[in-house]
Amino acid sequence: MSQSRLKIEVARAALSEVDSGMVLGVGTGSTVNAFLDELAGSDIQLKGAVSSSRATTEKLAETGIEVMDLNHVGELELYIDGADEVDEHRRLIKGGGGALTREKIIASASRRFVCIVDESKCVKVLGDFALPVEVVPMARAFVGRKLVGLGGRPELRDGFETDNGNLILDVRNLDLLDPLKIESEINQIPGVVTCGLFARRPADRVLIAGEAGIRRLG
Ligand code: ABF
Repeated sequence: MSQSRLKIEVARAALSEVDSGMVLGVGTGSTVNAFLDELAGSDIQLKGAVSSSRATTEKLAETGIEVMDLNHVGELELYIDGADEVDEHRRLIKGGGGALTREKIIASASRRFVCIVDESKCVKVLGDFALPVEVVPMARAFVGRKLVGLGGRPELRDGFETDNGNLILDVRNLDLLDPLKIESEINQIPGVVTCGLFARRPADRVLIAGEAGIRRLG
């Protein structure tokens, strides 16, 4: 089955997590877009959504779902989002799409975070995918040096600015055997806005679409 077909399968499976009347936290990426398409075709009527990026805001507008301000809705019941990598402990690497800061904010402000992926995202140990780190522009070189000190090989994401006006360093070669420790260490570096490791706040459930159907973690 093609990857795009698997994304539709897992998007469809995620509908069972959603109730009408909810204010839903909505992530970013092609799997989330497939989920929004499936949602539009269902009889689920949301009260509104909190968006993790300009791209998702545009997609929500297309599907006629009211976009709401997180400051006005308080804790969310549910957040649906994709990921770039997921391990068996439901810890994630996110940020390939550059929306990691708002994604992590909304995931942390949600009672439940359900992550939807195709099987190509599943790994034993995180780190094949370069770890995105959002940084304040004036601190790019400083943070880069600190990441080298942690064993990383940071690379500036060329020509990319986040929705928050920041830059992204994609970091290879980090030892992510203990993602909690590395996430905390990177969070401490002055100038870092967000680390793309979701280990301190993992997904509560991961839905994984594969050839054999949908597998559930959590
Ligand atoms: C988003 O999901 C990003 O963090 C991550 O890059 C993306 C994965 O995108 P896709 O669903 O298109 O593979 O949350």
